[in-house]
Amino acid sequence: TRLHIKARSPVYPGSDTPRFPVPDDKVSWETEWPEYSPVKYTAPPVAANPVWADRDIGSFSPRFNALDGSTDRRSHEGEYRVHDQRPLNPRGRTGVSGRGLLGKWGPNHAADPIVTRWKMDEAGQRLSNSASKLPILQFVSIQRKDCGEWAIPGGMVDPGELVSLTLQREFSEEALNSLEMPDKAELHERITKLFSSPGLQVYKGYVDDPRNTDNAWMETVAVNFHDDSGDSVSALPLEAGDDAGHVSWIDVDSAQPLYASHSHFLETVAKERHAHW
Ligand code: RP5
Ligand code: MG
Ligand code: MG
Repeated sequence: TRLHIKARSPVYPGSDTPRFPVPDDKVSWETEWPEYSPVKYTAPPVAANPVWADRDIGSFSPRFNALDGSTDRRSHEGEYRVHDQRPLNPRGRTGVSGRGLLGKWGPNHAADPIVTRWKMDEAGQRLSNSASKLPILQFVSIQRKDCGEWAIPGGMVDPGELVSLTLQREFSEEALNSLEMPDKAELHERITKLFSSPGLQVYKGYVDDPRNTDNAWMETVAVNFHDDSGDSVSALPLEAGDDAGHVSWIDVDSAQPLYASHSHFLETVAKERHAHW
């Protein structure tokens, strides 16, 4: 497995809290490191006990590695360790303990809908990259309000929600602004049709997210919904909503910087579809 990098960013996102620096050779919990002294941090909105967040350990003892009521505390990565009543990040140290901005101790489950089409010229011909000679894919991308980075319009799986529904709901909220728009029956039908197609699962597991801590981390299921003929989703009226500031079709290309490990998911989409990367 690859070393997490964004989960060790120097300053914890949305705060002035510097992470305890963790060099590559000290990431693994298997490596003894008595001097390790992570900074304890729980962001104010999480500490305020909103409905979507767990309580603090002590007053609260969740069932880890299990379906705990409607909260799924199982990891896609297999069984994780619990030390001192706290779950341990399966990819190792991050320099921060506690939950930071994440609501749940242990895995925080998300879903990432990757909606793609082929890039076309005015004549309706597929465009290829001059170097790779391969056709170029485009995907619906949002610019996150929290950090300004471009990302897949993904979001958290609600308690008890099926991932297939999360994919459609988050895409609708962030890329179609469904929360603010009156439900347009025709549009809703088109989206439901797209998301009821099987889709291509390109990733399932740990996300190298900048919000991760030693005791709370992001996991996702990333699924590609592809409009091969260009007549179903290509004409979608994109409008940014919820935690998205902007939305746009963006070329799938290794040079495009993206949030967390989203670039890794798109690489798999490109390879599977024999597209330029
Ligand atoms: C990433 O955070 C996931 O891959 C997903 O895109 C996103 C979910 O968090 P929010 O968009 O709800 O903040 O780790
Ligand atoms: Mg969302
Ligand atoms: Mg989101």
